[in-house]
Amino acid sequence: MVTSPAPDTRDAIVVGAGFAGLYAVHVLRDDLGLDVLAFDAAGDVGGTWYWNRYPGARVDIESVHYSYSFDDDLQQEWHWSERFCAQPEILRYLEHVAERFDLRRSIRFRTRITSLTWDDAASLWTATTATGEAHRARYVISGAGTLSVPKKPEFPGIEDFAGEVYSTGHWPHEEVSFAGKRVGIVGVGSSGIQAISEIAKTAGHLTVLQRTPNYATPIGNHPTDPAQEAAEKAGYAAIRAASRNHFLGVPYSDAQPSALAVTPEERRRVFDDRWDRGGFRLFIDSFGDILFDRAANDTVAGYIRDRIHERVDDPAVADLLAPEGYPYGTKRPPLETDYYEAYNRPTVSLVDVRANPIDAVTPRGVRLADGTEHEFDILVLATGFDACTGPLLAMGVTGRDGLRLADHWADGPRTYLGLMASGFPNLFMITGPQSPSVLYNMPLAIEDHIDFTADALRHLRATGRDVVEPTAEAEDEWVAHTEELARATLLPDSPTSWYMGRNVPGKPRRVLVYLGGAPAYRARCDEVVARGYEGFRLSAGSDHPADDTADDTADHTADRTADRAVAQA
Ligand code: N01
Repeated sequence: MVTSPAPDTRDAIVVGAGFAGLYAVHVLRDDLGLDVLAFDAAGDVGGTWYWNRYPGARVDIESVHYSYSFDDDLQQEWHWSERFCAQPEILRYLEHVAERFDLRRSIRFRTRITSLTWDDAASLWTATTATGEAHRARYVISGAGTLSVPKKPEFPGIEDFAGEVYSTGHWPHEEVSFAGKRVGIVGVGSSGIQAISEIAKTAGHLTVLQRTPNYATPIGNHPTDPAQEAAEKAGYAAIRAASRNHFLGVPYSDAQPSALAVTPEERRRVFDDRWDRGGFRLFIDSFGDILFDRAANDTVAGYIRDRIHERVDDPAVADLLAPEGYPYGTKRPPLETDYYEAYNRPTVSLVDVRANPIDAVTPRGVRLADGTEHEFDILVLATGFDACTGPLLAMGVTGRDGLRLADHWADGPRTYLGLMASGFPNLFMITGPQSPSVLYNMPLAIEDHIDFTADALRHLRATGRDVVEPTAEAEDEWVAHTEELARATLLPDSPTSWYMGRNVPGKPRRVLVYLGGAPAYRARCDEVVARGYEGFRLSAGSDHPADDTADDTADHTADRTADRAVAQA
């Protein structure tokens, strides 16, 4: 590693103290021995799980899988109380990880990075905080997240609302009481659906303002079964390996090839079985062509509509709740507990704001286009996020030769491997746009990206270099590849999906995720490394890019594999 040229200059800055930031600090500081400082705008660790403390917030990949795999003692000792744990328990887990690995001493909380600027002459990044402090570092590892910048409210007049306004993505620490209150909620994505199921239990009256109905299916949560937990812990290494070899990063293995290749009776049997088993089994573990073939998708979409009608007493309400006109899975499928039953309560009503859109927020409530006004004491916004690109763009990144990330991405994200962008040396975007990220089990996706980053830094050090950047050609090819993969799926058929950037007005309509699945992605990353960081330019300081030699590449890959084997043994 090149010696730091100034006292305030560190080897690495980490942005964020969620799953990604915590693991990045641990690996860079404790494994690589780097001088690392992390920043987070929050008051403590947790990232997503710090901010999204709305009622009902819960993970929807089984906790035993949605957790770090890098330390076997940790995964053996930690006990999850439920199959799918709620936000407070996941936050406690991350607090425990911070404590266990002594991570907080390397993190500055309540500190937001507002600009990141590359100095080409010094080959350093300068990070400026909201309070004007500057910090310099050779490397920046962004763990800023994918769903961490809430979408701006689109409703004129919201600042004049006389009641309380809450956003699910930025929920207060104090308890919010809904008892006896008239509550309005906008949005029926994963956040809205979880919040509605919970708020409906206590609100005086809850009005759901729904634009696009969603295909929500049962999560199937239950307290942890001790025998199952013991079996999982005994087999954790195999479970993690199977997870890493699955599209979604979970050890499911029951998918049949095609919903169209079986009889209607067999199809129904499979759908019933996956529905009852919960989690993402219906989506990802029933038939392999659901996300690719419209006719196959129609079979499961029709099945879900039927199940919604079975659960909702009023057929007119069920009609409004049952999605039509776009394929299942092209908007991120929410998982629920008693969501549809909430509409059977006399204290819950559903308003269609697609036919009659929200016109404005008034001091008393929400006015619709036809002039109807709904009065509320509390308004909850579950309106989603500026996904994947938003958190990176919010940091005001300027790369080589004054190139702004906002300009580089004016027509949509441009990355290589969803991890780095050409013109932005030494900036690693953990679970960045055009990587599997949100389509993969996040903690594993994060570990894979940070391990790749750490290996790249080891390789730089071993070869006397300190700057890495993708070539423009490699980036072009990756962008074309991710778009080609998306075209082979039904995702472009969804009119409002955030996967395609369609939820934010004015955002480029481009696929934000890599749709080849986590195993294909990891194989490509391994190939890139084995070929001497193919597609990357590696250089020393501001020297001209040097050709890479793959001399020690294989050793580092072997080291990482050995490390993981030890952790999982
Ligand atoms: O956001 P969303 P989210 N007028 O974008 C509506 C993860 N997550 O926060 O579809 C009226 O999905 C919008 O309507 P429409 C997960 O990856 C995970 O719920 O645009 N309505 C939609 O109904 C998830 O996918 C968990 O027509 C407006 C809703 O707001 C991601 O976070 C839990 C509107 C937004 O839904 C985002 O989920 C929670 C307007 N102007 C979240 N603007 C887990 O379980 C927006 N809407 C782990």
